[in-house]
Formats: sequence, C-alpha cells, structure tokens
Amino acid sequence: MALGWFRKKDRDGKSRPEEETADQPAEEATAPGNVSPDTAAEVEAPQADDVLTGKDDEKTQPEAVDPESENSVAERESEPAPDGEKSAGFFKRLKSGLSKTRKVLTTDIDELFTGKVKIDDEMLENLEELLITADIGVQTTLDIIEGIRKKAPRISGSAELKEILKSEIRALFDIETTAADSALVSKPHVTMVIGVNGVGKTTTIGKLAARANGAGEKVLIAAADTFRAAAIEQLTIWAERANADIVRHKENSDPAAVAYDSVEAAMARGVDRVIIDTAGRLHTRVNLMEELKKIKRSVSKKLPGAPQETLLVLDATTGQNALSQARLFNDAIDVTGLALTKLDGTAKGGIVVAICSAMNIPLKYIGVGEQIDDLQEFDPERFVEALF
Ligand SMILES: Nc1nc2c(ncn2[C@@H]2O[C@H](COP(=O)(O)OP(=O)(O)OP(=O)(O)O)[C@@H](O)[C@H]2O)c(=O)[nH]1
Ligand SMILES: [Mg+2]
Repeated sequence: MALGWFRKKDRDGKSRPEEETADQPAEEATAPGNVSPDTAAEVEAPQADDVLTGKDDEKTQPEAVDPESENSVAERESEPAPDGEKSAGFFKRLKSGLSKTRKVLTTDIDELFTGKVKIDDEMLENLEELLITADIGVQTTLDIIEGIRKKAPRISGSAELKEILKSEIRALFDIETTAADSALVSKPHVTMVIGVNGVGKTTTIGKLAARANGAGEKVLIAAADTFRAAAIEQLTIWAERANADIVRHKENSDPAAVAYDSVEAAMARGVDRVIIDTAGRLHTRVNLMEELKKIKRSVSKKLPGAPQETLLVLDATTGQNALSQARLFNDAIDVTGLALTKLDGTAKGGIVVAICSAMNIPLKYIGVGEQIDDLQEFDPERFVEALF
C-alpha cells in the first residue's frame, strides 16, 4: 500500500511546532535555497545571508515527473470550465501542475476506504499522515483531522470525505489572499522581487512581465541581481520574451544603483510597471537583507511610495522550509505578497495551505511550470477544486 514507506517513519515530531518538524526527503534537503529550520532558528536578527552562503550556482531542479501522476489526456480534456475558455485553460494547467499532490490526496484517500464503510481511528491516523506528506503542516493537519473527526459519523465514503476535506481546507483560506495589485495607483508601479537563490525569481519576473505586457502595460525590468553575469543574461532573455525594456549594469555593480536608474528610466519613458530582480545570495561578507533594504531605499528616494509591492518568491518543493524563509524575509523586510513556484514539480502542494494559514501575507501568484504562461493569480476556490 502507498502508505507503507511513510508508516515506517518516526512520528515523534508530531507535537513539535510545524517548522521544527519539516520532514525533508534526502534529495530535497540539499536543494539550493533550502533554509534548514535549525539554521533559520539561529538567525536572530535576520541574517539571511548566513543561511545562503555555501550554495553554488546550481538551481533547484523540479523533481522528475512521475508519468503515472500526470493527468491523462482524457482527464485534461474533461475538466470543468469555471468561467469561459481562457479560464478553463488556466484550470487545466493548474490541475495538471498539481497532479503529484493530487495523487497523494485522491488516490491514497480512495485507498484508505478500501474494505471499509465508516471512518475509524486507524483511517484518521492514515489520513493525518497523508496530509502531512502533502506538506499541509502538522498543526494545520491536526486541526483538519479534528474537524473531520467531529463529522465522521456522517461520512460514509471517500467521495464524501474529499468533500469535507475540501471545505475544511477552504475555511483555512479566509484571509485576504487575492488582493489584486493590478490597479496602477501611482505610476510606475514598482515590484521588487526577492527570495533565496534558485527559487524562481527571474522566471517569475519573466512571467509577470509577459502578463503585464499582455494587459497592455509598458514594462521595464531591472537587473539588480548583479552577482553573476549569467543572471543578467538570463533576465535579458526573459525581457525579450516578454517584450519588456531592461535596465542593466555590469556584473558586480551596485544593485541599488541599477534599481534607482531603472525607476528613473521608467519615469522618463512613461513606463507603467517596473519589476526588479534581486540576488538570492551575495558575496560572503555582504548581508543580503541589508542589501535588499538598500535597494528599497534607493527606489523610494527616486519615487516616494515605491516599491509598491515587495514580492517574496518561495519554492514549493522545499516544503516547510518555504515557511521558514517567509518568516525570515518578512522579519527583515516588509513583504507585501508571496509567489509560490514549482507546484508542478512536487507532491507537497499542501504547502500552499500551510503558508496561507500561517502567514498574514497574501499569496498572490503560483507557478505551475517553466513556461511563460505558467504563472497564475492564486485563487483559493480554484486551487481547492484542482487539488482533489
Ligand atoms: N517546474 C517549474 N520550474 C520552475 C518554476 N519557476 C521556476 N522554475 C525553474 O527553477 C529554476 C530556477 O529559476 P530562476 O528563475 O533562475 O531562480 P532564481 O530565484 O532567479 O535564482 P537565482 O537567480 O540563482 O537566485 C529554473 O530552472 C526555472 O526554470 C515553476 O513554476 N515550475
Ligand atoms: Mg535569478
């Protein structure tokens, strides 16, 4: 049975706080951008560069996709269309992206009911393990299980259980998660994109720029990750794809100066939206958080009130570590929104639920693939539908 491997695991950590029980499979523990919970805990004042040092240029690669967990063509084609054709396309991509997580939550829940008609303690315990496997988080899982235990006498099959689970999860999304930043209150609207290395900042910027361009906005991208020449090149390619302007300086130049110049250029050129790429890690003795604050200050010096958005990018495949990173960055810099990438590469899609219930910062975007149109505005209702 699919749960066999998990049952063998040590479950002592269940009563500990979520971030201390991050249960990282071996291959994920070494993923770039992972902040070990221990390391994160050691960082008193946010010294995020401490947790970033020693990481090479390698990128987090999405986990290999298990062909069995991919949606069949028939499944892709028979999905409901929430509203209109474009929306149906988005929903299909979302479902397809979440296929690994859904396999845990659906196939395995069906298996729980094999040979049973009623919910019993063993089944609840197994369900608890499933939710933790999907990285919903320990405390959140316990709350969900408690809710289900109360309703157990009314549940007589896996379909009903899934419906109850959906409503329990929906209830966790009641914070303002979809506050749109699309309205350009002051011009240019400046978004500063931050996050540890390899999480998908540059890719997300390319996708965001393409979206804005598609909506008729004039976009300018700032290459304020001057840490590596390759980073500037990568961003330049994305700017071309997204049909956006780019402001770039030489490798190792001052990131704050690049940001300042980009806002100045945007104001001169009548640009609607500026998106600033930043480094996820710097030379050993440079404090990342201080550097990010400096970028922020230089932007607001040129344009008071900017950046209007500070978007923290998190990698879903790092599971509970993404939550540690969110806390670390938010303590240092006021994060106004979150983007969670690589949901397509992981069975840990439950991290969306963990982050939304633990953080008071809206999850604005989710990345469900590497292509330019694989970024979606986070919609809790649609997400829950796609999860089961
Ligand atoms: N499958 C998948 N891959 C993604 C997604 N977003 C980004 N990636 C991949 O993740 C890798 C790292 O992405 P980057 O955009 O370079 O990450 P970064 O945060 O800019 O990295 P640094 O510049 O080193 O800090 C690339 O191979 C991307 O294609 C996503 O939503 N899904
Ligand atoms: Mg980058």
